[in-house]
Amino acid sequence: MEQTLIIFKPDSLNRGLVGEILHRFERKGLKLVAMKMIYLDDDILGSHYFHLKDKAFFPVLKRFMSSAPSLVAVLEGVNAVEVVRFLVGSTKGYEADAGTIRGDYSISSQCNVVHASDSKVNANIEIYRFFKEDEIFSYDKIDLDFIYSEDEIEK
Ligand code: IDP
Ligand code: MG
Repeated sequence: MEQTLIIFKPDSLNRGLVGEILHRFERKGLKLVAMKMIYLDDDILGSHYFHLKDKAFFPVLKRFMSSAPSLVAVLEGVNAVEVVRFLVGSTKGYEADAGTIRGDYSISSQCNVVHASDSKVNANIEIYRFFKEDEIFSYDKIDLDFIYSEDEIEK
């Protein structure tokens, strides 16, 4: 089944929002298959945010992202990449729709509580940037038959 990478950014840890936000993903029916706490260093941020390296805000973004630990996690589900981006909402907290995670918990361009992979190709790159193969778990989630219809599921 499709997998995607999320990061609980340093603002969500400092603001005590991790549990609430994780709960939203769980309630949606997404399956948590990997999670760990890490400090994102300059090297990993340079790769993860390579597409932003020429932006004026890049140094500030790197300082923010390394100011406290982050939690990185892998979520699994049918169309997980698109579903998670939809739940997370658009980049800037003050523009994100109410009801989305960023819309409900953030008001900043930068401190927008979570990262989510934006395509299947990037999800695959990002998952293996942060996790080794044996850190991603495969297990039977007992409610799966009620989260999806039998023809949606490919076990
Ligand atoms: P995304 O996180 O919605 O995929 P990206 O454009 O990939 O958005 O930007 C990555 C991160 O960089 C954002 O989540 C946010 O933390 C930060 N960022 C993006 N645009 C700005 C900006 O205009 N000012 C400050 N920080 C920004
Ligand atoms: Mg992005």
